[in-house]
Amino acid sequence: MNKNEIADVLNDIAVLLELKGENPFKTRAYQTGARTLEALEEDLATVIAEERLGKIKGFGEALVQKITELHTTGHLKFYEDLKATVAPGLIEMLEIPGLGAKKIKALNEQLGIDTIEGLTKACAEGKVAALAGFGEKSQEKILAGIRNREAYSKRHLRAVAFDVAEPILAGLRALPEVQRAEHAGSLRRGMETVGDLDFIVAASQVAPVVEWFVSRPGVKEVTAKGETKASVRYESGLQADLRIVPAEQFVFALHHFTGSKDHNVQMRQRALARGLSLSEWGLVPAEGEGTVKAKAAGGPDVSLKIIDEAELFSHLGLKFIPPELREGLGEIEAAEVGELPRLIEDGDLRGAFHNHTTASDGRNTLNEMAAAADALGWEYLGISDHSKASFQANGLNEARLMEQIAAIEALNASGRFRVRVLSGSECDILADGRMDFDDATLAKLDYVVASVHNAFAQTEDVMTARIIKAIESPHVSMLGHLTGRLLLQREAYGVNAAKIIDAAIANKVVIELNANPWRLDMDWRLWRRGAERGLMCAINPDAHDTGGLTYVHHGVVAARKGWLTKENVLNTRTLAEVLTWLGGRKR
Ligand code: DGT
Ligand code: CA
Ligand code: CA
Ligand code: ZN
Repeated sequence: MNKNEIADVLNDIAVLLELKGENPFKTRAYQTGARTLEALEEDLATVIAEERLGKIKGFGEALVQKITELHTTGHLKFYEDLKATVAPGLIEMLEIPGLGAKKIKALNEQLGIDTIEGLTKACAEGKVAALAGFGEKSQEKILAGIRNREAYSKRHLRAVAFDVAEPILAGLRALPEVQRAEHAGSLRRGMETVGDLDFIVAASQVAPVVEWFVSRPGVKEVTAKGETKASVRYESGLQADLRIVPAEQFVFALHHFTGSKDHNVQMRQRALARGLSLSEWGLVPAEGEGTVKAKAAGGPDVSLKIIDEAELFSHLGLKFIPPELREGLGEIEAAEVGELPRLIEDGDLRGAFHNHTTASDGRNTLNEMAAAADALGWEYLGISDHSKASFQANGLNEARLMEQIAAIEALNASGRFRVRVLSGSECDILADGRMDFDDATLAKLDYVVASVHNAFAQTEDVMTARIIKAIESPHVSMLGHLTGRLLLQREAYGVNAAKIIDAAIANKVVIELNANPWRLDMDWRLWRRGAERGLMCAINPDAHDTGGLTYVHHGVVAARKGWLTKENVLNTRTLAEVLTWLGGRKR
């Protein structure tokens, strides 16, 4: 296990100990241990080999043993045993927003609750409100949290679904019977969450492909198994549909099952207007209801021979429409007149802003982040750790910020990396709209990301005015995660996006497309109109470790759904252009 994985286990142990009501000092020792490990500059393997772990402040004897065991074996008996002593229902309850280990323990001790069902019942009976430290409001919030959790569990984060889908697609393509295979549906369209996976396969034989698909490791249940299709449910709850078609139908099936439904309806209408009938089986002269199906079921093959989607679109007088744009939101009209945008691609990015280090709540040091950006071939890496009001994230005060600026200057001067590190801050927008640092402090930075991290319950009007005040602040260069949403976990706070976009354009402030797959905030649905009116985007990974830098890919997918070109995105520009843009904005 690497140091970040070990730190995760230590944090888990702390939560489990808290659920069990163990001594708070013990809990804190594990949390401190996790933080110390994350901040460790040296190579962990070396430190362990040289038996120097115990010399580091924050690691007692017990921690040294556990870290060593995790590092060398990838397992820890103490952790496994501890997990076995805590009811799984209690751990599940941690997924309910607003419920921490302390409250769960109180519910368990005082009301004997150890499942989510039990908790729902106790809330309905008003027993939770009656507990000290809870009250009516908190009972309502718990109930709402449970309902959200159920609704959310029906969909899955795109990044998670993609990781499941990729090896299946590769496996399908490697089967000898398979001629072509693609994923379709919302995953192919780049939606931020997906309901289920859809695979389309052209194969010479059906049965062996179906057998392979239903017997993958991780398949918990086979929900359908037929002549041309199969459906399964994986252990995570994610489901997948497989459809197998003859090679000549592949393109039509792929287009149909990529969707969206709205796009399909408009495409079918367009075909009909040209005397053609478009379906998942083919494109044929429209002769009335049922024709295509009858032909597909054994009649002569009269469908036009079409080998790829570009040809399908061109038969209907359209330029190729990238899957991300197929939402029935005007893409067909644009494709007709040749006005589809040239969408941004991964390779267009030259760097990113909004990244964290161990100075605040990141898990890798400045040097490690710079090395990782270098390895990605980036020209620049913006470091924007939290500011002091975000004390829960170990935000920097003025003195620590000045130290960081000096460290970044020294690193750049050292020539150790090719990447140029930029000094920024993710500066809190305080509840009244003032910035957490004064102007003189902010003026020392290359750029400033302004973000809301507290007082989420403000009314929409108050929140909107608060953010606009920050946008008008002279040193703010970009707005971080506009709505604070966490997909499938936490609703957005109320904010008037149209007004914020107007203010950002007027003040030449960038709005970020936070590329963390749980955020993807600002939402793709708002970018097209914004960019048309002159809004500038930055695709920001909000990386909290070196691996997080590659989140930019998810941001690019969302940007493509938002019709953005590389001209709309600041971090496609060269370092010199970026510095000019950031420096010249408000003067
Ligand atoms: P999801 O799975 O909820 O994230 O969304 P999709 O878009 O993947 O939907 P899914 O899996 O139900 O179906 C895949 C595609 O198949 C969908 O995008 C369009 C097409 N499709 C499914 N049902 C219908 C339908 O009733 N009418 C039309 N025109 N197309 C459909
Ligand atoms: Ca789907
Ligand atoms: Ca489906
Ligand atoms: Zn933030």
